[in-house]
Amino acid sequence: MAVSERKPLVSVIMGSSSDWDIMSSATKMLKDFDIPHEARVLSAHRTPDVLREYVKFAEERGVEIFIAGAGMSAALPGVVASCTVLPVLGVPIPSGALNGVDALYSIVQMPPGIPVGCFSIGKAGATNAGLMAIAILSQKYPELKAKLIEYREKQAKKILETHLPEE
Ligand code: RP5
Repeated sequence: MAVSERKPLVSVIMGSSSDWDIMSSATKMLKDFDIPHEARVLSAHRTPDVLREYVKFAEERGVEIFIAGAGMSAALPGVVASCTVLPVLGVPIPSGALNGVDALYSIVQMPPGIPVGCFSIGKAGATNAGLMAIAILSQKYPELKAKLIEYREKQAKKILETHLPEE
């Protein structure tokens, strides 16, 4: 079965609807590669029971990777990782007084035993989390590896064809 015909393979979770502007960069990447995915707003501190239940049953529904984005103290990616052994990719959201530095430290400083992959703050991190999810999936679905190679080639071509304006 082609990847695009499968049930959601990637779940994108964010702590608040205010995170969507950033997290939509991750879903855009998944869309561009035709990866079935779903996006949910679920919070580690505001909806802890629903979050745990959702993560526990996601695997049974076919989800293979989680991308979790949160701002400020950003417990969400770690809590998601505590409920599953599937890979969890964390995106620090630039919100609050510290503009994402707090979320970066929170996500990257997971104590040993429950890993979370941590990406850069904001849209770049969300884009790369999407690409990393695709890279992980490409180990199982070879059609994705071919698409990733094509993506890299296009990216390189764009750089090499760049002309700077006259000084
Ligand atoms: C976190 O608190 C969310 O991930 C969001 O980045 C931040 C602020 O949330 P809102 O007050 O905008 O809902 O839980």
